Amino acid sequence: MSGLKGKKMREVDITRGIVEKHARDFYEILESDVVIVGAGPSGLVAGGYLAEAGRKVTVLEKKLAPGGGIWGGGMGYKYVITQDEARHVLEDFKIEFERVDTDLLAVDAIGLASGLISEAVKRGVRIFNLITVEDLMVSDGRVRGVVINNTFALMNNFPVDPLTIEAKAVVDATGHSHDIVRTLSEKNDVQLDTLTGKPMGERSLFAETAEKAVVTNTREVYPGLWVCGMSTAAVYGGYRMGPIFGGMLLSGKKLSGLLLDFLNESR
Ligand code: 48F
Repeated sequence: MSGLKGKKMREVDITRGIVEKHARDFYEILESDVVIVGAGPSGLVAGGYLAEAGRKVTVLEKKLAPGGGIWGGGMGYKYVITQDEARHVLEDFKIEFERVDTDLLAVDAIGLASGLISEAVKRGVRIFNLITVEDLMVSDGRVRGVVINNTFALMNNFPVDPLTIEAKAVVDATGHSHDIVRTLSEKNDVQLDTLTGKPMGERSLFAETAEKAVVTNTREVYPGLWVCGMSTAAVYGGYRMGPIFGGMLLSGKKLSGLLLDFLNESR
């Protein structure tokens, strides 16, 4: 590095390296093909496939660690389960698993979270943590991008104005909270593509039905805004499923296909 004058490590060069790299990355994603809100399993899988297909994908995560609800396994026991049907996604993301029943695979929760994050990044997904999506840009009946803020500023209720990222497609992958669809519905007089025109609310636990519905309900809920993963349950009135993750992986994969079709058509 040119900054290491006389072999002395200068702290300011470390800072310069970080600021320059961060600013360049951030500048490049200001106009993204797809912005995925939430770095849980469904968002990471969708992002990984989209980036592999050459799309400019940005994942925004409000917390410090991406990975969403994977890390804690089931009640802190360190495994999650997936159905055999989702095995090909595990294999695509180079995640190890062990068969525990005819149709069920056990996956180390930490291996799954770290593996999805690592593979998504290797494929070119830009993940930014500590950024909360607090609102959307909406005009002419369409979502045009996201309104973002520093998570710490929001946690402290500091009156800090936000910034914006434009995207051809925005994805609510925020899990149970369905933050993005909820915000769109609460702040605007809009009809969502649901039976009631509003988010319908998540139901209690019924794993098999829930897992199928997560994939079925992965779709565009309002022009420019798609839902995947657990937020589909809150938006379309689906059941929860507990620590089985095949539906999340398959939902992310389905979404990537829908978005690739959409992006190819809009070009
Ligand atoms: O909840 P989460 O893991 O989403 P998912 O992909 O997977 C659900 C499963 O983990 C689990 C389950 C399976 O049985 O039921 O719950 O649907 O990850 C959602 C991520 O979104 C982030 C949040 O911190 C989490 O990491 N998030 C939520 N709201 C925002 C956000 C927001 N407004 N801005 C940025 N990130």
